[in-house]
Amino acid sequence: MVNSIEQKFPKDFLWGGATAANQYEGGFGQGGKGKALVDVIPSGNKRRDVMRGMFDYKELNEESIYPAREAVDFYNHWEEDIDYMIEMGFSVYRFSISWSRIFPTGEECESNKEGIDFYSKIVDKLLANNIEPLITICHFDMPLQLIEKYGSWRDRKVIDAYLKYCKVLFETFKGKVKYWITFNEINMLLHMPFMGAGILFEDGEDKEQVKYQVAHHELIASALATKLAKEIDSTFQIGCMLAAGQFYPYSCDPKDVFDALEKNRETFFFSDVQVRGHYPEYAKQKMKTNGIEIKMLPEDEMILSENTVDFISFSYYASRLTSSDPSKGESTGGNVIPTLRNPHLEISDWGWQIDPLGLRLTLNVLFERYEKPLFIVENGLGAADEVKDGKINDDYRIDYLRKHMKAMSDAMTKDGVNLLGYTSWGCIDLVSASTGEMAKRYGFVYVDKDNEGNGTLKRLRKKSFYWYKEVIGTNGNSL
Ligand code: BGP
Repeated sequence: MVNSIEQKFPKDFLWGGATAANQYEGGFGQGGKGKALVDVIPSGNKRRDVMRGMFDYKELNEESIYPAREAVDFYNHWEEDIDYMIEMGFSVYRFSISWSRIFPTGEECESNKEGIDFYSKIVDKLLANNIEPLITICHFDMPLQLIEKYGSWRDRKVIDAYLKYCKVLFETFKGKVKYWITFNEINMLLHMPFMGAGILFEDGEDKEQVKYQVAHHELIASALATKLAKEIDSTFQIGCMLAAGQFYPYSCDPKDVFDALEKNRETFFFSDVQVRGHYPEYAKQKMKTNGIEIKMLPEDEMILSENTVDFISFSYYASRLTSSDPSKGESTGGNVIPTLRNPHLEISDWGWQIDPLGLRLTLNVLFERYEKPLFIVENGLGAADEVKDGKINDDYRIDYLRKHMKAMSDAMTKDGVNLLGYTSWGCIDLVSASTGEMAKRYGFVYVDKDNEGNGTLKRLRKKSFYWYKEVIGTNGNSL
């Protein structure tokens, strides 16, 4: 809780940044790594269809560019990059582990020692510098073989493979890592089924049926991972993770208000199960109406109810807008999760709406709904930075972050929300998930690499680097 009336943030608030192996690490084929889901997602005009599971990656031509394979090569720059985090004063760093670095095909008897060693060195360096590691177990990533052999999460065998992988991580980092996230943006599987969960649709298949069956398997996997985690180290804190951001109604027409309620439920369905431990009534009814039947085992209900999460983490970039009338409004926002353009808000160069008060709203809605600690594990502005005389003056990013941080502070000090920490997305520039490009940057540290893959990979501090350092150094009081 806030320790004095003037403090904008609690004294143990965790400040840091976030990355994910699939967009940051590279090191394709190095250190015994197996081929992963993201290694077959190309840049260019087929990207969207592949991410959505609407185009079979095996039909891509030889010349396709796969941005994840090199990314910005954290695999070979990890010491230098963590030094930047130390210099900014991070007290938490969120990163993901690449499953196929630990189990190259997902099904080996033994884990890959080189993979374990790589992440152990990272964790040790973080701990030596008082940085709390926050690990995402699965961030848009899985061994490709599990997709090819089992059709990904359609098959319960993938739950077993995931638990075997979790067991290795929990045993390796017992007593060292406290915070874990089972799946990044679990609700994203509804919008980007292949990128989110490795689902490639077959012709004529009922997509909703497949998506919700896959969702069930991930929810069971998450609950069983939570159980396993507690058995291995009872101090582990396990979190769910949502792509959050409230849908607003387009107008005060009750039909629009109801439409917004239903759109928000598509996100909360996942956290409702993970936090409350059972399928909400609205979801059961909707599935019945739409003819969706989830295959469950008799023990599933108990697995969900006995293994709920400790905290709720989420990404927040923007709020969303929806209307019950398809002829209303214009769409915007890159369309990963479709939204209408809100005339009250500014937009980024990529059409994402900028809404700091929407972050305060999201914090309040989640805290009211669950009364559990929250963690903002992604937030930031994707922008095209320009290097001029060796400098990057990213005032637009500072402005975005400052407003969002003030909104966080308000949610804590004025509304009583329990927020554990904040990790800004892509703290070192990395590949954008939606575009596969480098041009859309989020970092405090610039990386010299362009969309075509050219560049020295040299790192350069931006103006926001020094600004964030001061924010952290004053525990947010400089805001
Ligand atoms: C989230 C993902 C991240 C990240 C971020 C920004 O959905 O969890 O992996 O990429 O969005 O999106 P983008 O890179 O498309 O700008």
